[in-house]
Amino acid sequence: MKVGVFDSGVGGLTVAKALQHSGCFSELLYYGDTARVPYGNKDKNTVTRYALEAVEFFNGADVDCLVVACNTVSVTALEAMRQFSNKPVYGVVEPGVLALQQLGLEVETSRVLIIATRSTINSGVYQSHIAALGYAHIDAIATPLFVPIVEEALFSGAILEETMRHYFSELTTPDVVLLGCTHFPLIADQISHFWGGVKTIHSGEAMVSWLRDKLELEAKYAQTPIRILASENVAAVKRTAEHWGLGLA
Ligand code: DGN
Repeated sequence: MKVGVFDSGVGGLTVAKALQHSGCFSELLYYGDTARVPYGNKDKNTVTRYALEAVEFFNGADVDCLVVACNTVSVTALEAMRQFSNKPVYGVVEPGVLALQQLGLEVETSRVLIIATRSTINSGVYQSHIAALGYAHIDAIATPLFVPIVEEALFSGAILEETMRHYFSELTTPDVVLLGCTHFPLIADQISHFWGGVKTIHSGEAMVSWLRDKLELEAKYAQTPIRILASENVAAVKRTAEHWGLGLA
């Protein structure tokens, strides 16, 4: 199975890495819309227009399915993408919510914290899916500063610590943190540590286990070659991919 992966920029590389490491895919084609990133503060019409342009690109590409490795696009444009795509399109919300459900936490007493871009939080999509599971305690906060922090590779240290304090100090300790932005797995350990070792849910890992079940995939590829394309500065995306541990050979 050849998989296409779309993101507004580099964040989706965390999902690509999980897909690559799963061994379930023969090839991976990544496209990041780096010329127009970030999508996280753009309106629905704009994000949908950009997402449909990506669909047009993937419609002509030799892949069997398309993974939307961006929460912002998944909550905004998934249905429109499905309408125009000539292959199945999978967003990260459903897998993330299922991963939460599979933790089997007591929904009446457990507290879920959702962190994401402003548009993902404002869409209310995660909140409504999680409330539908019966969770009574849901906090949802936009944490957009984590995006440039990750892009600057500040995966630990004073700036990240101060930003976590800025966002989290007033909150009650959660039982699980849903990382509703594909940049955030790179700082998952620090976020978990901030809350004394709390569980985190990662869009990429959630997507792998969801696709494995849904498509009955087996881990049979020792290597998944990755081709990276971008609307601007593909060399920089490739450098980030290498820095984040994807095998590009
Ligand atoms: N990584 C994207 C997401 O999962 O929502 C957000 C990046 C952005 O466009 N700001």
